[in-house]
Amino acid sequence: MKKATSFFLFILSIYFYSCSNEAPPAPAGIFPVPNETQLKWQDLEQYAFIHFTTNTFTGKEWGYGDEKPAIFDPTGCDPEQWVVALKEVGLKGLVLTCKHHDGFCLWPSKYTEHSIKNSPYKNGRGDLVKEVSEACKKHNLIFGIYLSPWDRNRSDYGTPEYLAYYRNQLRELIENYGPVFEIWFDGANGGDGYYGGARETRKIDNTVYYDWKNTHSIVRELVPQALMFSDSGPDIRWCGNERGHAGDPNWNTINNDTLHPGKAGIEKLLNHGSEDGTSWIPAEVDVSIRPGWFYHPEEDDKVRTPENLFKIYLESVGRGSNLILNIPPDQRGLFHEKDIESLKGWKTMIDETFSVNLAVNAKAKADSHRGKHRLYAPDKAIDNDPETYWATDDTVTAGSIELDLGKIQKVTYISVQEYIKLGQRVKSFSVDALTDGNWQPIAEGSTIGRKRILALESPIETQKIRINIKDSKACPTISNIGVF
Ligand code: FUL
Repeated sequence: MKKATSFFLFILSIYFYSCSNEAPPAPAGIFPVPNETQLKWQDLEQYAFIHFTTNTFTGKEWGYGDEKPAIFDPTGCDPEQWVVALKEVGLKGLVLTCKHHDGFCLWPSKYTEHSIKNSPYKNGRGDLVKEVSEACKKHNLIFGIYLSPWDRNRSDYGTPEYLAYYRNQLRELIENYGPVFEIWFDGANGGDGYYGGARETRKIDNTVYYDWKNTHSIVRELVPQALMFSDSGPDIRWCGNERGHAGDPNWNTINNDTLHPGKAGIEKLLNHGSEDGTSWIPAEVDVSIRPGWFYHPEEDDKVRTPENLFKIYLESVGRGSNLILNIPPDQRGLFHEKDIESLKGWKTMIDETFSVNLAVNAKAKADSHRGKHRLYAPDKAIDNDPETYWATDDTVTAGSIELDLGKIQKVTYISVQEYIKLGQRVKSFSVDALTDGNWQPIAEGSTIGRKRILALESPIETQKIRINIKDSKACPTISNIGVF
């Protein structure tokens, strides 16, 4: 046999050997894992909250419930202005306060007179839930509803009759204004209120009064693709504060059977979740662009700056949560110019920081990968495909992945994502950079989850970055790494 032929056969045999090197099975899921709807929701990252009711005209944050519908009079109201502004800054949808604690309804509900139909807005023929949901459809934003369980207007609040009223309204909203992607069940109950003229304090037992199980089943039946938010889920949990930050660590898992609004110590628990949680209930970070949830003219000079919103982004989306950012329409029924200016500045900061990912053209190597097979090779963490990931063998729960950026680059942020379809795994990790021939530690994190962004204390000039998974509940599955 000629030399060339035998060399060719040798290469061919290597090729066939590597083809027959069957890929080991994917790592088993670490339960609980997200369902399909939650996974889709986690990819949204950020959307808006819209607080609008009589409070916008009375200057209150919690309407007492005795406000006359006549005061709800936005003279230049344009939900399309809201939707276009949100879309321009990259928010994917909105959740509208269809009814806040004051009980005033932004749609002409057939179950109450305390609504927009008795207001001057469009001479009582307006329906803001319809207008907003249609503007969303027109501009391809998804639409969600907030329906306050606490109702300070209703005389029957606290009785079983009120529960029937609440559920009728929920059905009315879902059936007439859907599809909805998220339903917000607020846990607040401050006690006192108008209550149809009783003007008294009514505290309900949050553990039993609302009989949430049966309300949830109405939603599941009417709109199975909607996710329900409350302090305790069932699908999305509160992050435990209204200041704009998820916890560090932030586990998507929590034990929700003992959770209820008002439970002692619940804020901390919700903020961090539980490593050994038995349900997948990711946290949502709710925060307002202004000090209040509703528009008050005296807060026009207190609108959050782009820098502040950027910090919130890092501590919500950058800690694996979704951000629901409240922008309240003013008394005209428009987003205020100051709010729009801040939103635009924020969007510019996000784009400028994260549009060029230096990891995309990097070379990746790792100290090990699953079954030594290409399917789980380190470059799967930088191929920009969310369906592929670098993974190790089942027995390996720590490991390092190194990225060679090709030349010295200025690095300020590192982002890491887990393949959460198989559950959340990583408990702690660190990042090193090679400078002057030495590896030096530059950042540290606890959990990763859907996305973890680490901001370096100061930018560093380096060609090589190393991410060390120090501890993980099971073999790590890293689907994406970004270097910015
Ligand atoms: C809280 C409410 O009491 C506030 O008014 C606001 O709606 C916020 C989002 O949730 O529990």
